[in-house]
Amino acid sequence: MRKGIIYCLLLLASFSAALAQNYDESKVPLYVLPDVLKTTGGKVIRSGEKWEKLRRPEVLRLFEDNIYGRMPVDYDSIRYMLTQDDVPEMDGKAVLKQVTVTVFRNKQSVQINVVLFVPTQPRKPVPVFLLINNRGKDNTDPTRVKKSEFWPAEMVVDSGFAIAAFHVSDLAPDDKETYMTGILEKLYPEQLNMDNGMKAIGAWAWGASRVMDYFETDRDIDAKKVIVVGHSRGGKTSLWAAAQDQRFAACVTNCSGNTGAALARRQFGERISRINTTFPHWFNNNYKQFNDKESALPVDQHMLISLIAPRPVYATNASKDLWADPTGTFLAMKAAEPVYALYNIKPELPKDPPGINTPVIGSHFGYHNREGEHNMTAYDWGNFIRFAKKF
Ligand code: GTR
Repeated sequence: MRKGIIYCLLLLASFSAALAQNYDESKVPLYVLPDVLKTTGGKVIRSGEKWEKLRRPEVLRLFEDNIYGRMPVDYDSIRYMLTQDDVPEMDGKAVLKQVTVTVFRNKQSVQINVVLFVPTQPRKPVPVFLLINNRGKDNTDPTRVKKSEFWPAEMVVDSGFAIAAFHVSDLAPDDKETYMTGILEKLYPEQLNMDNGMKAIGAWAWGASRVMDYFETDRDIDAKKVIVVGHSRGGKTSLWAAAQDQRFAACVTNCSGNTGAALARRQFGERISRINTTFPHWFNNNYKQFNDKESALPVDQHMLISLIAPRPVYATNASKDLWADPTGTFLAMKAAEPVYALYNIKPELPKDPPGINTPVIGSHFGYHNREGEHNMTAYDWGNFIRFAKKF
């Protein structure tokens, strides 16, 4: 009986230790980041050319195999249907387009619904912000009855940019029981049997690339200036989308935290074990091997940002969102600077994280830590626009 109680207490103690998250900077363990510039064969990379030829493909594969899953590139055909075209909106300042992107493979298909506002003012084609929407669909209301800071279409249009969005549920439901019912079962069932097969976040990123396919056909849009944007789980996705699809001109990752822009090895706030337990349907099976073993990962998140080089990246955090580790995000960007340096891009970020509400906006890196909660607000968007105008 006593033995039983002791056993239960021990079990409880180890369970709560696993759940306990560290928010104390002094308790961040000493860690060594994998060298982004050294190939697995030990070769040191010294030029952008060698990075792209030797190391970049290797790092991309490491992320596919250990975290986000393989990104399928083949499909049989793709069709774009404009269900609404050139509908004047916003007192004539913009036109609304709604597009259904249908992708076919092995006689099956999926549909991605895109909402797009194009400003009427600047000469076309215009650059566009594409939001990977992981929140309610009403945040991107095409009728503009509901206006949301999460996707402030009027503000973006007034600044001369187009704004677009699609919803993640068109690709994979954000649910551990049903995530496979979208593109995974329909188009890529083989991925479900692979330990390095993609799951929901891979599927959402795949969707962003299919919307990119559409932009390449739309004469209103400058497809060389597509900025992919995501918040939180959507921000993990925008990074992954930009990392593997080099057609995206820039990436905005808002409060993306663990397995987004924050360094895993700091073990600050959310950890890999926690994210894999709560959201087993986001990352591939192999990633589960790194629960409580951050230092065994062959990558860390600075290498994900490096995959986007030399393209611009803006990462944000919120002061009360310690769960997403604002400092870890800043440090990941700093640790990606050596890859940008291969393209002669000088460090634009200060040595230490800037204060709250003090955006640092360079031509390649943008970072801020907004006062407040985990969210994406007009403040954040205002800075994304400033950043986009800069580059
Ligand atoms: C949290 C999760 C975070 C983040 C967030 C969100 O519960 O732990 O990694 O993705 O959800 O997407 O809002």
